[in-house]
Amino acid sequence: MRHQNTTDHGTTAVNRLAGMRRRVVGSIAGLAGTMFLAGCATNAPQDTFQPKGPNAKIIDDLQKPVFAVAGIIGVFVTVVVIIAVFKFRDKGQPIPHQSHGNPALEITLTIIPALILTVVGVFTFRTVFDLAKTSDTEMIINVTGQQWWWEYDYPVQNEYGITQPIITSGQLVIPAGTKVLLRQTSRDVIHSYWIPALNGKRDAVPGRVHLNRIEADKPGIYAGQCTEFCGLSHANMRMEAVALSKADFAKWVANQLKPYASPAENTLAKEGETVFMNQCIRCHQVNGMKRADGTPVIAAPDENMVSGAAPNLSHLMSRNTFAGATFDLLNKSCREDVWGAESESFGAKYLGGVSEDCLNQTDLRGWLRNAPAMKPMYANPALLTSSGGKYRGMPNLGLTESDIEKLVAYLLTLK
Ligand code: HEC
Ligand SMILES: [Cu+2]
Repeated sequence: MRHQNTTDHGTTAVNRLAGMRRRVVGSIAGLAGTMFLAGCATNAPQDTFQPKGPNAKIIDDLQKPVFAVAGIIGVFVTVVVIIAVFKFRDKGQPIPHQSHGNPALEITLTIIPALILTVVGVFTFRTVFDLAKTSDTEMIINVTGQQWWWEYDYPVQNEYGITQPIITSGQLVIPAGTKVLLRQTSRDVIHSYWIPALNGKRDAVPGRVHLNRIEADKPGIYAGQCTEFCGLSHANMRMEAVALSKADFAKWVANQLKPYASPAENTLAKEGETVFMNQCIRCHQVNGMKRADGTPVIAAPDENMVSGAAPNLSHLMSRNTFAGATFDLLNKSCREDVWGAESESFGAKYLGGVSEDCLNQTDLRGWLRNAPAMKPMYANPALLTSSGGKYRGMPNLGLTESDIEKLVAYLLTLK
């Protein structure tokens, strides 16, 4: 403001400008402070700086030194710029001597970053190759992303007691200390699989299979999130990886292979089974379920869903979450019990499944009452007809409260 105007009008303009500058500086300081403090959270299950498995560790070993070098350079450049801005700002001094070029300085300033980037590049390549290693794989799980949940399908692997394919969703269950290879794909749009404490990100792309190594050092539960924007409920497409000791994993497998047990006659659960057969089996498979005449019940999600699939509910109550790990199947205290368990006792807490006392009734009933109200699925109902009457996500089925009561009793039997 060199041409200061001394009229009243000019002074208010100057004051206003000063006020604006204060507000801008204040906002920047506030934003920086918020970001700084957000970095201090202690309860941050998706913190990439706390690796709990070899692949996450390899990534961490690369990102920490790079972050440090970039941080030092970043702070240095910022400080120099701020000094230049204040020290050399236009105070009416004469224009300094003009010169063109400084070869020595320019060559130095080209060589130093080139060297830094070469060193970072070499280590990055090494890390990429280390992460891509699959020759020592011990176990395979197929992972399929769809709007907005993940399906896990375990091919037959006799050495782990998996004598029949197992299909689950929401929680990836793996044996700890085992090199698991995820074979990822998608049934609709591109998603990305990421459990920050255990592995790096890898996209799940329709029509392709991408490999992603995952391994947990210790039993425990590890949170993750779809990291490729995939539509309206992208933020509600979460996942949890559950690592169990080898002995506990064998118990989990045995439970997944347990045959279907139809509820006893004249119970609420049995009535729920009937409602389920009328309302739910067009999308959801429950392995081993039979009609009264003995014919097997086979779901037809391909006729009803854009992705052609809906979660297999055979052992729903053996997981802790539902709807893309967005909602807890466990109520708060039972959930805290599982998440807070030490790694030695983790399996015992996890393997119990969801009992009636532990069930998060509110969210499960809310889901059955009106799923799209809990997890947005259509920005515009017209989109439903444009996709040929097929759904993305679970529709509102307009169930009565008494049907919901029966269904909850039935779902509780799917251990
Ligand atoms: C038109 C297909 C369709 C019908 C019919 C349907 N669902 Fe769903 N359901 C889905 C889809 C798709 C999901 C996954 C939604 C998500 O996670 O975003 C789902 C998720 C669920 C889940 C959570 C499962 C998990 O592991 O995350 C439960 C429980 C469930 N449905 C119960 C039912 C019941 C009970 C009925 C019958 C009253 C029913 N659904 C009818 C499509 C359907
Ligand atoms: Cu996604």
